[in-house]
Amino acid sequence: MSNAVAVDRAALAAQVKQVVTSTPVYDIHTHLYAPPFGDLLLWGIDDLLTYHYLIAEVFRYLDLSYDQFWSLSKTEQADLIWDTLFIQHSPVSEACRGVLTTLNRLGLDVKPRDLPALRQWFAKWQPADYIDHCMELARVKTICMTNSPFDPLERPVWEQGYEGDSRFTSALRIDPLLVDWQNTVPQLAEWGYDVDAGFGGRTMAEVRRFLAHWSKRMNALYVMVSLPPDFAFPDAGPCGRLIEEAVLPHCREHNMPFAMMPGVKRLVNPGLRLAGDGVGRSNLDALQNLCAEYQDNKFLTTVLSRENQHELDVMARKFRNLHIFGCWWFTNIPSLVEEMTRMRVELIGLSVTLQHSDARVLDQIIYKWDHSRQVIARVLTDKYADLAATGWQVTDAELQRDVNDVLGGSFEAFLAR
Ligand code: FIX
Ligand code: ZN
Repeated sequence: MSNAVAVDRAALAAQVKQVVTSTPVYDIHTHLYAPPFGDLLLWGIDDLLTYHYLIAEVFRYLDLSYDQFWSLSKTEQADLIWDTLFIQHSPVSEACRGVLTTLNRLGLDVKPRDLPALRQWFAKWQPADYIDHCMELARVKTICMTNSPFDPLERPVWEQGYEGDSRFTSALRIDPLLVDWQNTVPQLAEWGYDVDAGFGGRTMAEVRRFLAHWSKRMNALYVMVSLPPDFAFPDAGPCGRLIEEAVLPHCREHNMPFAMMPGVKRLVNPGLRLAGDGVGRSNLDALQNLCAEYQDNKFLTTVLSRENQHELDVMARKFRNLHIFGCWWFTNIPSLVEEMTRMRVELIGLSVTLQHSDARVLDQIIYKWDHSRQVIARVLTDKYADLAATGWQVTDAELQRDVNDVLGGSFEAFLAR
């Protein structure tokens, strides 16, 4: 005989939706920048339309050569993408839908399909005010940038004394150091570090000096890298050695998590440039070995391949020094966000950061968070309904606490540990 308690599902759904929709999020991984970084901050209709997700999609329909496409101005590329992906075909892909959600939430009428009128509307904005406007609409309280000392456009802004912006925090990105050591050595040497490609002399100490300098200069919350699917650890090659002898000791000393993002195959089609990266299933034994061997280090991880998601969640059950975040890139589509969110909540509860935006264009935070919140609310409603059927009702305060956790609170607690 069932003792199931009757649940007012519609009321519960409305309550969860209200809390998930109104709770400010900490967007813990983006490619956005504060105003002093100038043109590095992308925003507005032409940047939305030339997002690399849409560039990859437009070539499905075009006969144009890659070179011809890249020789077009940004406005011409945007025109072509608008015509091909929005006018010649219905914009049903997640990245296309995202442009329309963004425009709609900005108060623009998409029905007339009038690109020049849209451009006119954007022209009236200045970036500094527009950042506040987008953050308010997206209900994002803080944006974590991805900051690379190896980026020739970004580096001078730090060197000229960037003083910070309360809306933005920073993460130290070190891909060239770990995945392209041979070419990075001359660069480090030019900047005054006494390094040797064969790791002789003071090399490791100098790499640590480099990491310490930039962590401090950027006030970075964590150190981060994206990795190919075949990343292995332990490994006697440069990447393995640098992680073991420089990055992990640095992170321990400064109590910074090391964010590892495995699964990206860079430039599987170089003609597409930034749009040319692919995905591969990773061997997560590497991450497991790191979590097991370095329990005094903290690891932040999101994995690109759908096939890796279940084992990643199980790993988080075994290692409290592992914090899982976001549905990254090709997994940031509603069907997979739903699957991953459900699986994460069922396996690891609320000690997770369910989403990050990975926005490269400011306005995208509006759609990325809007779409994700819809899924998160749906999943949480199901979970609370299952509890309610046993007679366990979450209070308003408990619901708000839980939502805070999965939208950034859990991440901040992990940083503070
Ligand atoms: O490595 C990363 O941080 C990736 O997110 C990017 O490189 C990628 O191009 C992207 O924009 C994905 O959303
Ligand atoms: Zn990213």
